[in-house]
Amino acid sequence: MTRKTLFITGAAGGIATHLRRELAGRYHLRLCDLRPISDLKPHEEFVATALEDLPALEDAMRGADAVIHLGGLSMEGPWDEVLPSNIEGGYNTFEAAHRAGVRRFLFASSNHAVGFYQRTHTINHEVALRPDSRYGVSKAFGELLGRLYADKYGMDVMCLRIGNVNVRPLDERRLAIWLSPRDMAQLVTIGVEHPDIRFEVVYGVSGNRRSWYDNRNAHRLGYRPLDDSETFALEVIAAAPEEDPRGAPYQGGAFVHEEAFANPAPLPGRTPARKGSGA
Ligand code: 15L
Repeated sequence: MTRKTLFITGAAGGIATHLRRELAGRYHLRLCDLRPISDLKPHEEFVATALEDLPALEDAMRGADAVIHLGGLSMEGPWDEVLPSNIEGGYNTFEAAHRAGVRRFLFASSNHAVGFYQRTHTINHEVALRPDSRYGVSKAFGELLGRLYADKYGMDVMCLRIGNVNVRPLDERRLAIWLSPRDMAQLVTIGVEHPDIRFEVVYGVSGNRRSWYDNRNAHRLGYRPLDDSETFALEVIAAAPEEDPRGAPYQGGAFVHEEAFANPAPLPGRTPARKGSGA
């Protein structure tokens, strides 16, 4: 049996790097990024295509069974970066998939599409979008693109509102939103393989006891997370610096108030560093 081909954008980024390891041997991976990837495996190929280049994206996607869209800016940034990478890039990626005849699309949305909910709130996949940043708005926009391409063209779309993918949770907020690499791979596999997806929103989090999400839609689709951040809770809390009180009540944390951390005021005589792209 021939293996399915997954077209992964932002393939040089952190999440894709975990996914490549977790999915190794199960799929053919067509890895798309502008940053080079040097350690290609036999089941992988690399295409250097910009998300801004719709015709090139369409060409590069031909023959793929599913797109996993992880590309674009992965944190808050100024509008002139969010616009080309996440808004135009998001549109181009959906449109290229449609034109290339790719039937499945997994969109890496983010907890920041709903980051203005308070932590005292348990939210499910049906709550109204409440983005906490320009970045969050771009993720909300991507989910709406997914809705459009599902309804209008019959594309099968799954939006994963990803918390934070890492081998271990980074701080107290991330204890609620942590997603282990193997649980991420399980969600992606469901998105690629489930026979009955038209448009779905799920939370990309592990089975964390401290979660503020009601992730029943993921469970309905068969998700059985293997990890729980509680394993790390004591050490994470002991090591974590105190959180800024402006962000602490909100699920999105610092994203609700922080303008400067992705776009720092330049030091005299210096240009601010550009943030990396890709989730
Ligand atoms: C995200 O959406 C980002 O892509 C990631 O870099 C983290 O900042 C994460 O959210 C988070 O909320 O921790």
